[in-house]
Amino acid sequence: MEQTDVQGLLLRVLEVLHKSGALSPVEDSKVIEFHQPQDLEEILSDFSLNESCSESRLLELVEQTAKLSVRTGHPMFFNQLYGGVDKYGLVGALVSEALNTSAYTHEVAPVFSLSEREVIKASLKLVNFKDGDGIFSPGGSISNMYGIVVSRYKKFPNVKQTGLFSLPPLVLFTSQESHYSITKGAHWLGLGTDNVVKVKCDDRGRMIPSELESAIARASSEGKVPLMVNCTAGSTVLGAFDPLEEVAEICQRLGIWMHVDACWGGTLLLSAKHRNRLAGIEKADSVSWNPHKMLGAPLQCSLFLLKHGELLKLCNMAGATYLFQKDKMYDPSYDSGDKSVQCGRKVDSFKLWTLWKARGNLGLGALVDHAIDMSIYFLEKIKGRPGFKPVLAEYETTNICFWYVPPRLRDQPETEEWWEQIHKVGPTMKKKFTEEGVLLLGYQPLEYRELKNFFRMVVTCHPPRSKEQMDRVVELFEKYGSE
Ligand code: ABU
Repeated sequence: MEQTDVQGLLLRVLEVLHKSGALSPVEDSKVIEFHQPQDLEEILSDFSLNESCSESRLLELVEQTAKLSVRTGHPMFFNQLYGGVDKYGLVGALVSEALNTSAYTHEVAPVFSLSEREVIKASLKLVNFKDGDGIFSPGGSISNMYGIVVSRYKKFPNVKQTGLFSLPPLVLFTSQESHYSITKGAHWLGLGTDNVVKVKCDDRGRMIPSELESAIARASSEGKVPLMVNCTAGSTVLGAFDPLEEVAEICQRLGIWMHVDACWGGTLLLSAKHRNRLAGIEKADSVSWNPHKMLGAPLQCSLFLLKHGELLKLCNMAGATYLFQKDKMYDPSYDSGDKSVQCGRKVDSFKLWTLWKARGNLGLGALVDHAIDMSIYFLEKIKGRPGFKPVLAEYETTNICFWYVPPRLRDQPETEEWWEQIHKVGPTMKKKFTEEGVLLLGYQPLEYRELKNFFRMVVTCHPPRSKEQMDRVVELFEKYGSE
């Protein structure tokens, strides 16, 4: 097998990526070349690992991979709570991948231990936690689970040794609109999904504080211990922001840990114009934030931040002596590994550091403001336009949710049968958009509100969208939804 040195190989890979258009997709290219999984297996004929291949064949397969993968940086990608990658973030990701190390000790990750500290320091400043601490985790679900674990440790420090066996049932409170990771966390951490109370929301998807208070009182009267309230700052579907100030008042008065899942909406903290949407976050005990979502840091980039600096290490440390020796030649507080539940840990801090360093707070704030302007432009454009029916009357955040009513269903009474027809519009139009490769945009029902399938258009910072692109989405709906 012929061998190229690593530099030559990487340059060829970059060339392949560039030629395929994957690095900066343009509007008249396809956002996806969709194939059914079985057909894709046929197209990638020698994907099987039964036989090895030459370097040049490997590069052909890489080229095919680039061609057949979703262009998340395409102007018509609106499908998830993430989009294209920030170029400076990508630089950081490439460098940290190439240097291949684990983020547990300063010894093996000297610069990266500093980038982690620096990014955590800047993030703590964003949420205004004065003596806090934080850790990078493999995603928002895990960051939310950190909140549960640390809140439990704070209330019952012995839980680390004795487990849950001597404890009363612990209860988590989270809104009906919140992310499913709280329920998963309750299962994983032994609290049980029955001990997650879903607090009622208002018509904009925000937790209702009086409902929270009643739910807490109910749990206490049943002999259960209210452990943590999870607030959402930017919910997954509607983009709703819970009223943090009011929830903080309840949590402080009743001595309950307040966690804010700001995985999606936390990026608004970078905007001087929009950061007030998270007013009260500084009163929380902990926060999760995913810069890989709205901000465009390379996946995965998720932070768990907490106000009570000392707790993270106390809660998670196991003191493995082969990594965290007490007689090191440097200050061991630079070893972040024992604050984490992981041992081996990807260097996720550096890609956020490069992105933040290159753009600065003002540059990042401008990107956020622009994403918000574009999503408001889109919402205003579809309001009152024939066929478009927004789910929320008012703007929440850059997820714009709407039904599309094809001409044949317009001006009709909204009966159950009519809604059943509307329910089918989501999958039908998505199939057309995807098969043609013109637009990638998600749909979902919202069961707790008995809402039939609606579209969710998500605007992120990358690529920065233009009004013309927003107009194009409207045109595509009108074209593909005409029959
Ligand atoms: N963690 C929620 C992200 C899923 C989505 O992109 O909708």
